[in-house]
Amino acid sequence: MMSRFDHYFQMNVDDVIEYTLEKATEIDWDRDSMEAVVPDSHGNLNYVYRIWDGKGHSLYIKQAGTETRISKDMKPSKDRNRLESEIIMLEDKFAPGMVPHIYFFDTVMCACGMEDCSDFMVMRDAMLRHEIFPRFADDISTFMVETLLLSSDLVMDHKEKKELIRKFISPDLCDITEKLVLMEPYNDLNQRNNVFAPNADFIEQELYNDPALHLEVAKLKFKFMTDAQALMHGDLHTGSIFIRQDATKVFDSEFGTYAPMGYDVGNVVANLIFAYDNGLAAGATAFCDWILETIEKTMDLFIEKFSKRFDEAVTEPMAKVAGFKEWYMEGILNDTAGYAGTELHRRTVGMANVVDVTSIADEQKRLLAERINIFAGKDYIMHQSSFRTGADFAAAVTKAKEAAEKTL
Ligand code: SR1
Ligand code: MG
Repeated sequence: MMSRFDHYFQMNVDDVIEYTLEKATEIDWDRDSMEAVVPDSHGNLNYVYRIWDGKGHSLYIKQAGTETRISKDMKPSKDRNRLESEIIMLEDKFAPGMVPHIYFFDTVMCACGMEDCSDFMVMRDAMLRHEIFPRFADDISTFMVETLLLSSDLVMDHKEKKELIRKFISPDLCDITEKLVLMEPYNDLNQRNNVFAPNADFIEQELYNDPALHLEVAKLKFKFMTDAQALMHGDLHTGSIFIRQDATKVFDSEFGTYAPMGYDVGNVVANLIFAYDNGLAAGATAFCDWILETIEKTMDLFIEKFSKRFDEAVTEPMAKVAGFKEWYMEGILNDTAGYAGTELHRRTVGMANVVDVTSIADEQKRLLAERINIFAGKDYIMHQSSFRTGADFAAAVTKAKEAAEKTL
């Protein structure tokens, strides 16, 4: 049967109800009471709609546009919607219940139907209100350990893993990360950095004119491009996390690919620091204390759970050799520090800034926030092997704050 959804076009809020009826057949929709809206929160790339009916059914439709929302010049393959859907479905196997349910995905319209999580908050929005979530460290460490360890050669059959590498090769999305995260913050080569003008000289000195830093970032870039360690999420910031007091769900996995595990862990650490920056500017002391505790706890729980799950689940005989686990985990911690550093830098000076920092209205407070990110990021990148415990990761933030204050 012919359908107007047999050829790609970018849908609007008027199209998505008919589309939902045609594709989300798993749900017994009450068609006469169906409505659709564009939710308030959205990411940099895609279009999202929430659809519901009067009988309690609802879902999100997410569609990839030809251009990204953040820049009409960027046109990553619309296949990113398939990548995201298939990765979420796999993540659901590795860490059940920690991602939204995917009802369907459609490689013609480059859209998927996803569980309505409007009873959650987007974590970045909650961080901007300085809300505290005591179970976040436990949840996110579980998600990272399960998805990263179980998709790696430590556990997965090597041929199956290589099939997944092939399936999730993602040249366009990797290209964005390789440029926006792992190059441009250090040279503005494509002249699209967003630099806060009062901080321009400081950034030039600390990021653009530091050859020792550039060498370490170059190594991190090549590691990202060549080390197919695990199926990582690839964009694990607080805008990719739905949160409530009793649950956490990770979404937006379109940047997922086989790459170093520490890329995800480092992203979580860095994005907690952006929340800290915002709390500091607002004088939200209890919130800032909770953020520092959460960085410490997330890292300690990650280390503890990874070590335990390694012993339970590892299948590769050579990974059971004495000393291997310790060597492997040191590598993850080095990468965590390194990629926490690059995320701190790129969100401060790169094309895709974070509202946690850009919404700080007071110039001196914003400068302080930005300089904390620059100093903490450099510490993480330049001393990767010094970060071995949660306390080490958290202490870098207070150390960077002290150093930043001295510059102002
Ligand atoms: C062009 S996309 C810019 C950024 O938004 C996404 O969420 C990723 O973090 C990407 O780097
Ligand atoms: Mg995103």
